[in-house]
Amino acid sequence: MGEVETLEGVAVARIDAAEDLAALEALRVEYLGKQGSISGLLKTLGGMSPEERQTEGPKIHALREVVQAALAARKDGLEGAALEARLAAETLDLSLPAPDAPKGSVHPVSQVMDELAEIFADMGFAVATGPEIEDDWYNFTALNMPESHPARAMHDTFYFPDTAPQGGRMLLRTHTSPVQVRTMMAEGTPLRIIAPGRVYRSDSDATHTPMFHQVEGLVIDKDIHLGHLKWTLETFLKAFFERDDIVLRLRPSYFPFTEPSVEVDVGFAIENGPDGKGRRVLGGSGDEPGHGWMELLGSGMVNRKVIEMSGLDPDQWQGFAFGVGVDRLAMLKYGMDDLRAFFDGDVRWLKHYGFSAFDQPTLSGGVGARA
Ligand code: 2NM
Repeated sequence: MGEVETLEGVAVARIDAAEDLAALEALRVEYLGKQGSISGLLKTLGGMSPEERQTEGPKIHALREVVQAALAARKDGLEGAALEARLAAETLDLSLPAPDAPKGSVHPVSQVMDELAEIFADMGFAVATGPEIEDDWYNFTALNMPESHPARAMHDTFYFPDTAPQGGRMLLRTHTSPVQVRTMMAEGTPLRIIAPGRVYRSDSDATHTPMFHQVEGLVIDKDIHLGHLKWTLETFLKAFFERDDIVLRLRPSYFPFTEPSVEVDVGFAIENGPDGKGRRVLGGSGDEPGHGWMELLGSGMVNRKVIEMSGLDPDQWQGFAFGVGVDRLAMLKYGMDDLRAFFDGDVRWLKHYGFSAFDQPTLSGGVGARA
């Protein structure tokens, strides 16, 4: 057997026995690298006579191909084995049971916000968000509250000590209306949005916390009127409280950003709870005996000055807007009586009033239904 045949037998055997990719690479260098033995054989072709080259050339080239093929085959084998080993090591046993006790719960505020998004999505509203740190133009001026407007003082605003790059004062937004302004400016018309989120006012007692949650709605289109507003609020409240007998009463009011402005009351009945105490339950006209009206929402037709400052033509586009406290909605629907407990982070409260992450609100399943 010639030198080439011997080399081939040894090389293939060693390659087949290589234990890992590093050993295989060392063999590739040993045989086919610049200083490798097969490369060395190829270099000897230059010094051969034509006849010798005619017989030796094909043999050496064939040797190189056999060794290359053996290297590729062994590489595939080793990589396949490595993958198999990894798959075996990373196996997940999907038959493991879920933990007995879920480790967390969805806060009622988050649950209610999800319910609101679901109900309004069904009416064609998108969810809009914006910054909680605002400047006074978006929070006040664009909403028809110029510098000296008394409503600015009424908002108990948290101001930052420094001013914005554009010169305005920076503050924590006192309502989500600046999101509505930003969305009108960025997206134009027509528009159907709700803006849920945190708002801040320097106010703290049994029924007020310095941070609370609000959702505001805005519709901008042609020929929008108060009838659309009333239908929208009625449809929303019936879906949210899961009762068909919700009755609304619209009272004239004043907000700088709407004209006309209306305050919306909802009728309730006084029913005896399991503890014998009287509880307010929404539903029915507030004018019935044993019933009353509860103030729930602020709303109105968007003031044409606000539409104009948001970059739209108020002669072409009109709309309505409303605002309501999310924490208040949660208390009314789920029976909590102390707002401050919402933000204490007490795990017993969270466990009692929290929702399962599996209990996503859907219109078909009844928004907010508990298993
Ligand atoms: C309310 C009451 C009435 C309101 C107005 C706007 C905007 F930006 F479109 F002008 N957004 N939300 C509004 C109107 C909010 O909250 C009690």
